[in-house]
Amino acid sequence: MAEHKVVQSLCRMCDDRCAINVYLKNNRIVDIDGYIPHPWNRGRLCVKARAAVDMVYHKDRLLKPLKKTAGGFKEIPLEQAMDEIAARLLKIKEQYGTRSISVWKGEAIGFSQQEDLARRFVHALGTPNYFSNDSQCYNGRYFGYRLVEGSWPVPEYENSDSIVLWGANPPHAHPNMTQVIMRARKKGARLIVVDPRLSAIARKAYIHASLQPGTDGALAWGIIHLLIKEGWYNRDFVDKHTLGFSSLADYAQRFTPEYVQNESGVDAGLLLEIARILANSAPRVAIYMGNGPEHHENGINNIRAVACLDGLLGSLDQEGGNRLIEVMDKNELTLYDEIPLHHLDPIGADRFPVLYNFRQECHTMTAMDTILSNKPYPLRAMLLTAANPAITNPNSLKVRKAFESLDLFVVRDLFMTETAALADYVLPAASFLERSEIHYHGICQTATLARKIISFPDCPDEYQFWHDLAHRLGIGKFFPWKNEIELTRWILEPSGISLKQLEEHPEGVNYKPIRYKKWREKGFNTPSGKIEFTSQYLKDLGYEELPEYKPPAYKSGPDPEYPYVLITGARKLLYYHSRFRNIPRFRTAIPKADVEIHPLDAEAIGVADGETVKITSRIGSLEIPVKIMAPNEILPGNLQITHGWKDANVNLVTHDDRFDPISGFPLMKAVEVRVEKIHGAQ
Ligand SMILES: Nc1nc2c(c(=O)[nH]1)N[C@H]1C(S)=C(S)[C@@H](COP(=O)(O)OP(=O)(O)OC[C@H]3O[C@@H](n4cnc5c(=O)[nH]c(N)nc54)[C@H](O)[C@@H]3O)O[C@H]1N2
Ligand SMILES: Nc1nc2c(c(=O)[nH]1)N[C@H]1C(S)=C(S)[C@@H](COP(=O)(O)OP(=O)(O)OC[C@H]3O[C@@H](n4cnc5c(=O)[nH]c(N)nc54)[C@H](O)[C@@H]3O)O[C@H]1N2
Ligand code: SF4
Ligand SMILES: [Mo]
Repeated sequence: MAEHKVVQSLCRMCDDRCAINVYLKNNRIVDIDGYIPHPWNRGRLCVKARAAVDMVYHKDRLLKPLKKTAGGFKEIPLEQAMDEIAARLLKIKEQYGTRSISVWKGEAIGFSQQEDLARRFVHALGTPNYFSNDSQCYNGRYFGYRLVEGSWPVPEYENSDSIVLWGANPPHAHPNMTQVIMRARKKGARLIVVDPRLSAIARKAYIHASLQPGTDGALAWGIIHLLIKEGWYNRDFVDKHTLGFSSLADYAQRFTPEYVQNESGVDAGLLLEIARILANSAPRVAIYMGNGPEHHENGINNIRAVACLDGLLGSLDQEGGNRLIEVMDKNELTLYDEIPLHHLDPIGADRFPVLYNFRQECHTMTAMDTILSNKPYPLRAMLLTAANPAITNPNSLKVRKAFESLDLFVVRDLFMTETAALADYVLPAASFLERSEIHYHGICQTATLARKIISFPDCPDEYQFWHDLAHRLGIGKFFPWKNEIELTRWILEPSGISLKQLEEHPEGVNYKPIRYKKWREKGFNTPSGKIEFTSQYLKDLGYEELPEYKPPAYKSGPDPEYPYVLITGARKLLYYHSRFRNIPRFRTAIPKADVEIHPLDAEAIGVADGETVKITSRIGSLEIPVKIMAPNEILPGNLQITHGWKDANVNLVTHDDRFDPISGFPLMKAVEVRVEKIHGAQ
């Protein structure tokens, strides 16, 4: 008789991490649905959750280690692969020094336990060269907010009177967050969306501020200007808890509504209305910043300017405002204090010191140049897990060239990706349904256990992989736990929560009660303990102390050679970066890449819907069919291409040579390009 079972866990098909029931028949997953008692998603799931079943049992899933030989990839036993990799790493270490070895973790294994394992490994080995997708994700927003407020708060939409989604599109990118926002909207919260495009969430907005890409700072300063000029800011809060107000007020003077309208394209009257709504709703104003403002040359200062609004409105750590979450007390896997490595010249730390100082993390784009030039020192080996940078990092051609020239390149993935194809060894990885780890939902301050539900013999989980490699390299003492369950027990020790408790409570265990206005006791986590409108820390590093606004380069006048402004990476619900194009029903729904274009531009170029154009930037070019949008969906002169497509890879044209100077984030959302019709193409 068939054996049926249901196990609760968390979905990790995206970073929303919704609670799920996983149904098994004879130890094979047959279905997934939502687990209602978890407060985060209350049983709701998006269409991707069930596709996890298709993903784990996919016919193309890698289940055996592969070694590259003159005749192509050959299957080899796992033990042999691990022995050979360890031997080659030891040889490279002897020849070039430990720092010639690097690790890269991608988005697919997430951000806490698995990331920290990779970080632990590099420190245990003694190389500072830890890379990740966060050279172009999250860090930009985190830095912007951390510099002003001490950390990146979470918006408490549920209790807000007004909600600002700034360069974010949750219906595609964070489906479950959308549910929470829609509940608040039903209760009367005013929704303001700041986005050049009429995105799915902008359609639901009370106000859609359609600004020109990269002009976010002008708009934020315009709001600051009005809040101060009209006396709409929280004077008492500003006096007691902020630093640099008079400099802020001085600098804000030039951002009159007329200037802002001219600079950003947002109507002066609309700007006034936004400022008034925010002032009237304060302190119940929740502002969420997405990926949109990060990928610009003035990205971090623009984000800092938005963060300053929390200080003026006094909405930080207030009910219905932006809450500073408290983390669970736990044992830390990272070895930052035990084994400091700054003196070994982490790649990119000289150019982007904040990246290394705040995150002990190196710069992926500088890494490509380092690999190709051996300067400032050789970077010869890379262990990469859960990423596909040959598609997702800017200037893909250079990325490919760099990976191909490594002495040893090891990739752990579920599939043979464009990146894996460049590797010397491809190791099959365990998916999120094949590993166990703790996840935290900051908004509810809960810890939830994701469980190992199935396993494949040659697909070790992340812990097992780092453990087995560490023991072969003589650093086994840093990975003493027998398996990830023992590791999880150790992580939990200081928390007062046991593994058993987590197992018995798939709805999550609240690790700390939710409290507001914590700054009353301990101030903010900034050098001054206050909200910093001006940053001495940045000034000491040679940056501007105020979040000054610098217009994006394309604003200095149309470049006749590259007259269009290309936005990249607007998310589509069904695809996750380069993932899920191999799920047949998703591929039927969205079969191919396209470039979104305004009808007037299509007319000027002479292309009809579906015809192919060539898009060229200073970095490279690609060919892609056009999708003509409605006139209100995209600004004239702007284009949009979603990343992640192998055949029309937008990162062939994005910049790995132009950065935000604080974070090192690449220019990917205001790329100057030209567009040409390909004659004879269909
Ligand atoms: N389905 C799906 N979900 C995902 C992902 C995915 O690939 N697919 N990726 C995940 C990851 S890792 C991340 S980081 C998040 C990103 O989450 P979001 O940032 O919410 O996702 P995007 O769709 O990129 O939304 C960014 C919006 O910013 C707008 N934008 C572009 N340039 C600018 C600008 O200069 N200023 C402003 N204000 N807006 C601008 C774009 O038009 C777009 O609508 O999504 C996560 N969720
Ligand atoms: N032009 C442009 N480029 C962008 C962006 C943009 O907006 N514009 N956004 C950027 C952002 S915000 C991000 S976060 C990056 C993401 O970039 P990446 O980190 O490269 O993310 P993915 O392309 O999703 O690659 C994840 C890989 O991990 C594999 N995988 C899935 N599950 C697992 C697992 O459990 N274990 C392991 N080991 N592997 C697994 C998948 O098969 C896939 O090949 O892309 C960035 N690239
Ligand atoms: S939003 Fe969808 S893909 Fe993301 S965790 Fe929830 S169900 Fe999974
Ligand atoms: Mo991201």
